[in-house]
Amino acid sequence: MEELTGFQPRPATMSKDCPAVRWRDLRDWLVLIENSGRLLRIKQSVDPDQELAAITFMATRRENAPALLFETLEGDRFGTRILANMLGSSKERYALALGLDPDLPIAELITATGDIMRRRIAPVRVPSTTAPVNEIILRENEIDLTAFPAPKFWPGDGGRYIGTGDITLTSHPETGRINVGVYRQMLHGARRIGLYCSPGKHGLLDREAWWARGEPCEVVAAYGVDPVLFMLGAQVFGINESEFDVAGGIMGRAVELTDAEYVRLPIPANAELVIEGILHPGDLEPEGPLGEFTGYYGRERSPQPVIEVKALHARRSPILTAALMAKYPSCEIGAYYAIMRSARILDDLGRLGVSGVVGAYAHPAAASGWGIVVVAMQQQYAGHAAQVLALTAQCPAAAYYTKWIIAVDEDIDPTDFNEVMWALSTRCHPAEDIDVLRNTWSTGLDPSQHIAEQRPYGSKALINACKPHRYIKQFPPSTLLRREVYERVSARWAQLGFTEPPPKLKVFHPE
Ligand SMILES: Cc1cc2nc3c(=O)[nH]c(=O)nc-3n(C[C@H](O)[C@H](O)[C@H](O)COP(=O)(O)O)c2cc1C
Ligand SMILES: [Mn+2]
Repeated sequence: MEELTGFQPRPATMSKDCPAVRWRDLRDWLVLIENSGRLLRIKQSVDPDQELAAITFMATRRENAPALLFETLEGDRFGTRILANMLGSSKERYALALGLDPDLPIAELITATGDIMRRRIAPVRVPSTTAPVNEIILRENEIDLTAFPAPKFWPGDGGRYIGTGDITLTSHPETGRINVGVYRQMLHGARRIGLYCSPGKHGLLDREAWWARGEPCEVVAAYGVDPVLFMLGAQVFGINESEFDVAGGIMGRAVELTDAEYVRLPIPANAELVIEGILHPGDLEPEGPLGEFTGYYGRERSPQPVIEVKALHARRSPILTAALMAKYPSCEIGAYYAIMRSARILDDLGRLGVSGVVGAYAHPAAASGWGIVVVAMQQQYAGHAAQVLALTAQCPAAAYYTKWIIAVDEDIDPTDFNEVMWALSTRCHPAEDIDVLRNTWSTGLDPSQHIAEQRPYGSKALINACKPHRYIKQFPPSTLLRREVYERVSARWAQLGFTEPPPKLKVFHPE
């Protein structure tokens, strides 16, 4: 493991030639977060059946919980370790994964993320003889996946899940594009794994395309991956785009892949545990349910395709990345997702050319950033706020699920919910300022509608929490400090006996 000392964050404002992240794989990144006190090693033996999830859930009831590396797991025969709460609600671990300064405020992390998510760097092939993932290779009958400590998370889960914080590779038979998706994988037996992809997901579309040709669908799944591959696998990109190219762009260096043994797909060279397998048409077994990011069990148990495992590649003492799905702040889809989603919403609005938008935030407490989007704007003309609300509600990055779209003025920081609640409570007149969109794009996982068949048709409230534009000139002035007084007091702050730095204020009384 390389010692990463003297960590130099990348600049907050990215350019095309900004330097690459300093880590090469999950183990390097763990050194980085451990050196900054953001990793807890749990050496005591832990039962992967519900106990691991219980510890993770209890530890993550506070937002600044460390990542948890479970080093001894009952029933394990491979010296396997499990990493939970890899990113969770930590903006600092997110920043360290992207090589950004962990002290940057969330709004600046969103801006920096928007810049680097636009870059693309194609993956490279490295020789299979030197790929770390090939330290151990098992084939066909040598493989027994039940010897790995696949966790069962919640009491009502339908089984043990070897894949939650995983990535799954498929290719499209016509274009050859390699898709990377995070799809859950339940262990059925020594060489059989259930794969659940919901409708519209690229992994499912790839599989259908192979099966429509009467051919089996090849799959590669990695169960211990670095944080960037994990994050990118869970973002939606174009059907013909490979998430590997985006991951390379984000890291500032190409993702390293190597040849597989059995399938034509490549395998991630630095992953911890990888399987190669085949989805045969018609080979289905009951799968699920799994406690979800909503904080509820999701869909019912149902027949889902099964991966027949053909080869296994692993590093010695592999580290599985396990993603607990739970309500905030215990959900693995937490700060990273909120930041990336917000960056992509701003990108969509920017491309539409909407003027005056200065920020956006999809707070992770709102069901992993799905439930609420706050957009901050400078009102420039009559109807501007209504336009921004409607476009935000239906832009590609925000349209799915989001129930509450809230517009605030530019003096409100959308990442600070104390401010957002102040705006809602003082600038919004519910009888005038709330519109509802009906039959919008939602998900079967939203329990707020009783009849499951109706759930995919959602609704959205557009809430204008900006100062009323008609009377904006007469709107009472906010109580703000004079800049000169603020600066004078800040200079005396320590003398006055305060040990923390003074608060950063941005808006002052007009001179
Ligand atoms: C921890 C985690 C678990 C997920 N589980 C599933 C799943 O079981 N099935 C699914 O269809 N999507 C799941 N997702 C969401 C997909 O990863 C996400 O929609 C992604 O965009 C899929 O890739 P695609 O756009 O290439 O289809 C999960 C996401 C995360 C972060
Ligand atoms: Mn995709």
